[in-house]
Amino acid sequence: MRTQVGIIGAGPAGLMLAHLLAREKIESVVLEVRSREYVQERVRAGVLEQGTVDLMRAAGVGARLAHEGLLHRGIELRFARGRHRIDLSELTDGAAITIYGQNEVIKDLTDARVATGQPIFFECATVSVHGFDAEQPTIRFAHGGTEHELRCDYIAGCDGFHGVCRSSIPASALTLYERVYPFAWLGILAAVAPSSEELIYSHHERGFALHSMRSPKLTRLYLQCAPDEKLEAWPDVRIWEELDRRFEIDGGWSLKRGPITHKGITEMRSFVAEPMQYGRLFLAGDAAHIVPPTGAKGLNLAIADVRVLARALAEYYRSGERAMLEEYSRICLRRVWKVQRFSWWMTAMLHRFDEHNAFDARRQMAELDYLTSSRAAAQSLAENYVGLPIQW
Ligand code: RFL
Ligand code: PHB
Repeated sequence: MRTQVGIIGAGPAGLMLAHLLAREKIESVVLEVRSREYVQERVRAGVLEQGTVDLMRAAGVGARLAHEGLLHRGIELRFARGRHRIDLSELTDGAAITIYGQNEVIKDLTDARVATGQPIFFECATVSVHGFDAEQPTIRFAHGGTEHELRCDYIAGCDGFHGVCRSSIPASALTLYERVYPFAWLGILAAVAPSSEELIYSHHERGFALHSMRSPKLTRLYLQCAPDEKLEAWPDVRIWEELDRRFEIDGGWSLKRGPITHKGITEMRSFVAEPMQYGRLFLAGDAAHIVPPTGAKGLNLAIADVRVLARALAEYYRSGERAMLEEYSRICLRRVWKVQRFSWWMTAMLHRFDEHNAFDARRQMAELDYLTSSRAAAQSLAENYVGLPIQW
C-alpha cells in the first residue's frame, strides 16, 4: 500500500488533517486503533474557539455545528460567594466561543472522510512507524487479521498522548517539558437542562468546580478532586452535594439535578515535546503537547497544529518547496507555549492547592479581584479564551 501522507490517529487532529489534505487533493490513509463507535462516543472537550469554528465552516464541515452549536458571548467567574461575568465579545471585538461536543466534531469529520472515499481504518492493531529519518517512511499495522505495510512520503503522528509516534523518536532528539498537578477533575454528564446560560468557573475553598453543557438538555459538570480519586467513592448524591457547595453564592442559586449518564476522572498535566518534528515524522495535537483542561484549549490547539501542517504539506506538493515544513515545529510552538501559559494560569488561579499558605490564598483572591475589576486584565483573559490568532 502506498500514499502521500500516513496519518496515525482519528481524533480531532488526525481527522481534520485528513480533511484539509483531501481538499488540497493530497492523498492520505488514516489509521486508528479504536472502533468508530468508541471514538465517536468518547466524552471529552466541549468548547470551540472562534478560529476552530471559522475553520470548520470554511472547510465545509460546519453545517451541523451552525445548527446545533451553542454560541456563548461570555463566561461567569465565581469566588468569595460572588458572581462576575466576563463579556468575551465586548472585550474582543465580537469574538465568541461555541459549545459543541468533541464527539460531534469527530462525527462530522468522520462522515466527511468517508464521503471522500479515501481510506480510514478503524480497529488497527500493532501500529508501528519506521524509516522516517530517511526518504521513505513506512507504517506497519494489522487490520482484520492481516499485516500491512503502508509506504508514504510523510507520517503525521496524531495519536494522542499515549500513542506510538512520539515514543518512536530517539529520546536524545526530544526535549520534554512537564508539570503534573496535585489534583484531578471528576466530570459528569447529566440529563438535565443547564442551570446557567453560560459556563461557570468557580473558585472555592473546597476546590474548583465548573458548570458547562452539551445541549439545552445535557449539563456537563466538573469538580476538583484528589489525583488518585476513585469513582466508587463518589455516589451521585455526594457529587451533587459537593457541586452545590462549590457553586453557592450570596443571594442564592440552585443547580438542577438529573440522571447522571457518564462519570470520569481526568488527570491534570502540562506537557510539551520539542521539536514537533523528526525527519519525515510530524507530531500534532496531544501527541506533542497536553494542557490542563481549565482553559478549554486541548482540542483547539490540536486543530491549530494541523492547520499549519496541512498548509505546509500543500505548499510542498504544489511547488516541491519544503521551507514551511521545516518551519512547522517553530510556528506551532509559538502558539503552544502561549496556550500552555494561559492554561497553567487559569489552573493556578482557580484551584485549591494543598501546599498553599495564607499568603498564597490572599494572592489568589487578589488575582480574581483584579481580573474582575480591571478591563485590561479581563481583556487578556478574553483574548486568550476565544483563541489567539494564528501566526504563520
Ligand atoms: P486524541 O483525541 O487523543 O486522538 C488520538 C487518537 O489516536 C488514537 N491512537 C492510535 N491510533 C493508531 N495507532 C496507535 N498506536 C494509536 N494510539 C492512539 C487514539 O485512539 C485516538 O483516537 O488526540 P488529538 O487528535 O490530538 O486531540 C486532542 C483532544 O482530544 C484533547 O486535547 C481534548 O479533548 C482536550 N480537552 C479539551 N480541549 C478543548 O479544546 N476544549 C475543552 O473544553 C476540553 N475539555 C479535554 C476537555 C480533555 C478532557 N479529557 C478527558 C482528557 C475535557 C476533558 C475531560
Ligand atoms: C467542557 O464542556 O467539557 C469543558 C468546558 C470548559 C473547560 C473544560 C471542559 O475549561
